[in-house]
Amino acid sequence: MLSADQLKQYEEQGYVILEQLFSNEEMDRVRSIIDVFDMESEEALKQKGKGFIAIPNQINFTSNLARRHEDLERFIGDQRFVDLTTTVLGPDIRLYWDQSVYKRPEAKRDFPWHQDNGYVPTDPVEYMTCWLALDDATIENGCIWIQPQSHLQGFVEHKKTDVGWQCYFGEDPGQPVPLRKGSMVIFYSLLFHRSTPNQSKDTRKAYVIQYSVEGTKNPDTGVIFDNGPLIAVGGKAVIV
Ligand SMILES: O=C(O)CCC(=O)C(=O)O
Repeated sequence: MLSADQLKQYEEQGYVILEQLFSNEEMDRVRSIIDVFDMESEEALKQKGKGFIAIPNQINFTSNLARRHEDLERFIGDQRFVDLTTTVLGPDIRLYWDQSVYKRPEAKRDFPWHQDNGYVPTDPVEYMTCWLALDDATIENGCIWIQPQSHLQGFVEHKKTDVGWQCYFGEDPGQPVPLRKGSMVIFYSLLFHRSTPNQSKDTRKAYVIQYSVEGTKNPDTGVIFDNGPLIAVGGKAVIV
C-alpha cells in the first residue's frame, strides 16, 4: 500500500498524500450516508447554538459514525485501511476516532493550527489521522494546510481560543493540501494542521478517520480508548 519512499516521507515529513484511493462511486455511497448524520447533527447544533468548535451554518463535526452505520464500519475496516495502518503503526489496530467535518460556505474563519493530540492526550502519543475528501477539497473551499516536519517537535502546548485549541501563532502559512474527491492525506497526529475559510458556494465535506495501536489509553485517566472497532489483529483484517 505504501512504497518505501512514501513510508520514509511519512516518517520524515509527517504526511503522505494518496491520490484517488477511493472511486467516485465509493465516495458517493459514503457521502450520502454521512450527509444524513450531518443534517441531523446540524439541526441539533442550530437548536443548541455554538459549541466549542462547531458553529451552526459554518462548521459541523459529526462523530462516531462507524459505530452508527454498518456500511461505514465496513468502510473504515476496509483492507486498504488495514494495509496502511498496519504498515505504519503495527499489527493490532483500532479505530481511535472518526468524524465528518462539513465546512459550509458561511465559514469565514480558520479552524486553527493544532495537533490532534491537542484535543485529547494519548499514550502512546502517536496515532494516524486520515483526512479523506468526500468531494474535491480546494484552497477556495477550505482544504487543510499542514506544516511538514512539525511532528518532529513532539507534543507542544496548545492554547484555548474561541474556535478551538491552537498550537501555532506564527507567520508560516504552511502548505495547502488540495485533494480530489476520493483522495486522502494521512499524517501523524502530531503534525500541525489547520483549515482555511470556505470561499466557495458549496459545503466542503471531509471524513476524518483516526487509527491507533490497540490498547492506546488516556494517560490522565488510564482508560483504554474504545471509540471504534478493532480493524486488525496480527496484521489481518477483522471486519469483513
Ligand atoms: O477539516 C477541517 O476543516 C479541519 C479538521 C481537523 O483539523 C480535525 O478534525 O482535526
